[in-house]
Amino acid sequence: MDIQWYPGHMAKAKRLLREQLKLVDVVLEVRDARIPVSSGNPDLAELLGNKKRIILLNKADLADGKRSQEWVNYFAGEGIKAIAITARPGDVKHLPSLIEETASETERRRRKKGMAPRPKRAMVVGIPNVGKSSLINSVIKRSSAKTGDKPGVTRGNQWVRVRPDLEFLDTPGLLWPKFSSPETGFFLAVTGAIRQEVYDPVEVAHGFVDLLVERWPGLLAQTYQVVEERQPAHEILIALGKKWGLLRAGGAVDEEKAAIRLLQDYRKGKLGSLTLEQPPDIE
Ligand SMILES: Nc1nc2c(ncn2[C@@H]2O[C@H](COP(=O)(O)OP(=O)(O)O)[C@@H](O)[C@H]2O)c(=O)[nH]1
Ligand SMILES: [Mg+2]
Repeated sequence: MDIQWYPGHMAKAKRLLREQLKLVDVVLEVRDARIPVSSGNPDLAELLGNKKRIILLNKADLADGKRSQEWVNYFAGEGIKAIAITARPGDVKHLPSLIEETASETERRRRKKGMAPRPKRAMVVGIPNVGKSSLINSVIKRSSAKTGDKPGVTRGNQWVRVRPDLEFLDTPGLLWPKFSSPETGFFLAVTGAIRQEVYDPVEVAHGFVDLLVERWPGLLAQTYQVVEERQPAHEILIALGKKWGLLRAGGAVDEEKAAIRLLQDYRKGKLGSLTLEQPPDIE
């Protein structure tokens, strides 16, 4: 399965991101906790230079909690601070203090140079659909109003004061997916990170059924009573389509509709909390 998709204006996005990054002390890189590698973009590290980064493994509510902890440990081993999080106001409480802690080094440097203290600034970046806007909104909901345009800031950027000493850029920085492995496109399609027009849902659902049967044997059969797992993915989808009454005119099962429904069920958590990517073994 070869899914390759790049948003238009990628060069423009990169230029804009570079400008935005100059404005902040800390970068919150949002990834999907179910696919912590495929939802990242390795180019970011280079763009960041030595700017501080925290990886937010978002949608933790949809991921396997034990795996999320393994990922946090994995990133710690790489020297990167990561936390598992869900973009709900009640679940982002600890984020501001974590940012302040992370930014305190920048603060010390400024003070050493005799520069006046100023609020620390953070921005959210990530590929489409990982929950950047939801996270920003959740943090803002818990805090106060916008502080307005700042001189020297890319036009349109607003800062939101989250605490007296912390400001957030209210527009997330857009990263583009990087298809560094053959699975990346597949994982991004399954989790809903890429638009449906760029992949064939039936092909993706076949791959997903095969993955489920291999890694979570019995789950499909248990979730959808009609499924006999020891048959080709195509047959399984047809059985599901029949169960759901997804028929074409004439009575044949609409496999594409069944494929879309199965993928939607996964994205809503109806199949449980399944993390698709496992951290490499730490030696
Ligand atoms: N279950 C769950 N869904 C989330 C979470 N964060 C975002 N979403 C959903 O993911 C989709 C994309 O979120 P959005 O904030 O628009 O992503 P953005 O494109 O990165 O700004 C929306 O349907 C959100 O409701 C989360 O932590 N858990
Ligand atoms: Mg958004």
